[in-house]
Amino acid sequence: MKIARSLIGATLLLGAMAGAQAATLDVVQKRGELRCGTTTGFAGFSAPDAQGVWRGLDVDLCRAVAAAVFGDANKIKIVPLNSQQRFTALQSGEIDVLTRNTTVTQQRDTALGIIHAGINFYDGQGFLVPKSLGVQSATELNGATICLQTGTSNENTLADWARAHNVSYKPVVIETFNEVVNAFASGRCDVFSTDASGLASIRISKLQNPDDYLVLPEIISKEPLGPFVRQGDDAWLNVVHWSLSAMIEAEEYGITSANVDQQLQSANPNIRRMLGVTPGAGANMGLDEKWAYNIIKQVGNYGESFERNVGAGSPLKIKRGLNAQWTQGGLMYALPIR
Ligand SMILES: N[C@@H](CCC(=O)N[C@@H](CS)C(=O)NCC(=O)O)C(=O)O
Repeated sequence: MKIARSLIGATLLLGAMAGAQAATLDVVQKRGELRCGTTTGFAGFSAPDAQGVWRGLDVDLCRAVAAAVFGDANKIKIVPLNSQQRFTALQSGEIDVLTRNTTVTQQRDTALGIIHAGINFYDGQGFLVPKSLGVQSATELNGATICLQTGTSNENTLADWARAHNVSYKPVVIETFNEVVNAFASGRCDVFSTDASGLASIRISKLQNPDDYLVLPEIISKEPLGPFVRQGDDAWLNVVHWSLSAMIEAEEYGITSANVDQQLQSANPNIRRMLGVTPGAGANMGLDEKWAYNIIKQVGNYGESFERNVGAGSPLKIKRGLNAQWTQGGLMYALPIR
């Protein structure tokens, strides 16, 4: 009886703790600042610029959530995390949201107490090699030394692919990003394997002569990258998910940071709902009705963010590809705000 009672007590306590940790929106609003976990510095996605201001596609998502919650995209604190540290930082409450090139997998969504809140970049794992290696295809990598970062999905994906293709290789697995990049640049390994976006970023921003390197044509996996929040906090999951959705849907409707004020006059009911002219969507999430207007005005739509950070307007020059709108043959399909 005693045991049963203490078990019930423990369950209630756990429940109360979960409840206490659950209201991230309240915590963030009271604190007056949103804490986002990013990389330690990975150009195009999350890295400080020459002035020390964090920029990138993932930083824009963090800014978008702050714009939705506070009406001010600058009320953020960036918490740089390496691949290994990221999930613990989210689980422990050190960050409110993980906005960091993180692949959504079944294991991560179910076994770590966290859950994804959308996809902001469809990617796949690839290989970067120095041209001097004389290799044109990943199938020629037999016997190669391959650099990888600890705590990434890239380790297992590569092992599975190599087994299936009878390629034997020597993994060199290193914990921090700069060290793994340096190991590759100094020739300690023949190949760098990670998400293709990461390879494009490393080639342009970390290697002295980008033209001496080549990304091989094989993409060996699906790496859908997206933000994560803690499980059990559906209201917060909604805020993050719909902030990203608003950026994507704004692009679909042609609403940009430059024209959002004119769009307030639009007769399109979808646009009127999104921008809060017709109220409801904001109140449903405990946010101001201008939540999406503030995102678009201060951060821009998904296409604007893509182009300036990783696309044509950036050194990375990544093509929209899978990240184009569904209306343009891509996979970006925002769920409707209505
Ligand atoms: N998408 C993969 C890989 C993501 C990842 O962590 N990639 C490394 C190599 S590009 C990275 O971003 N490192 C930056 C850092 O640790 O600061 C995953 O979720 O495991």
